[in-house]
Amino acid sequence: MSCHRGALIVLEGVDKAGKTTQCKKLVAALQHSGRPAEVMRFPDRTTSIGLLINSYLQKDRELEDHAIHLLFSANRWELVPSMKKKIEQGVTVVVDRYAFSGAAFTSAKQGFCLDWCKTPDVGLPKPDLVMFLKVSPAEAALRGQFGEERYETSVFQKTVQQRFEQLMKDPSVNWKVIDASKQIQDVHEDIIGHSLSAITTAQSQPIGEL
Ligand code: DGP
Repeated sequence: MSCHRGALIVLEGVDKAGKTTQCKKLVAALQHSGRPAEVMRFPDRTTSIGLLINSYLQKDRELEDHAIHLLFSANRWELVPSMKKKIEQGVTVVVDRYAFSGAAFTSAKQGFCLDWCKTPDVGLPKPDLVMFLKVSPAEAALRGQFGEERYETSVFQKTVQQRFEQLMKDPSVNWKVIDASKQIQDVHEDIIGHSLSAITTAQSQPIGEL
């Protein structure tokens, strides 16, 4: 077992930015270079809270906006023990969406302020690095139609993007903006570069809190 902790690395972005592809490629590259790494994703639809979230996203169930916000956060909290355990064992955890999606998506709804939206996630393990995969709305449109799930409209996604821009002004979070309109392999190389330096820095620092 490694004597250093792993890093917590998050990929964020609007839908169609390529987060899932890039998370998988990052984990594979880290493992290939002998660095233990695992992927996690939020929402994790496999838990009982996750099943509720899934039925909400698929529009099989209606839930009050504050209530679903708290459920998304609870879904992150319920996985904190396993996430921390992995990191302490030296595994770098690469996360497909995290608390920033939570704040960006709910605050894009009418009547929600960003500060209220951030509150339930205060105290979650703080990522050592958050990469925002940035694509223009035009580029996202070229990547195909949105699906049928809730939130998958270009008007809503545009507001989400603006909320992310506000969140990225927080200097207490190590944000890096990645130009995700490039070729998959070029985006991957940018991501690997940032990740390797975050892994090195994390080794000498305790896990922080949001
Ligand atoms: P994905 O499985 O990555 O496609 O994400 C599912 C959808 O849920 C996506 O449109 C983003 C949204 N989402 C992710 N996390 C949260 C959250 O914490 N709160 C809200 N309101 N939406 C979220």
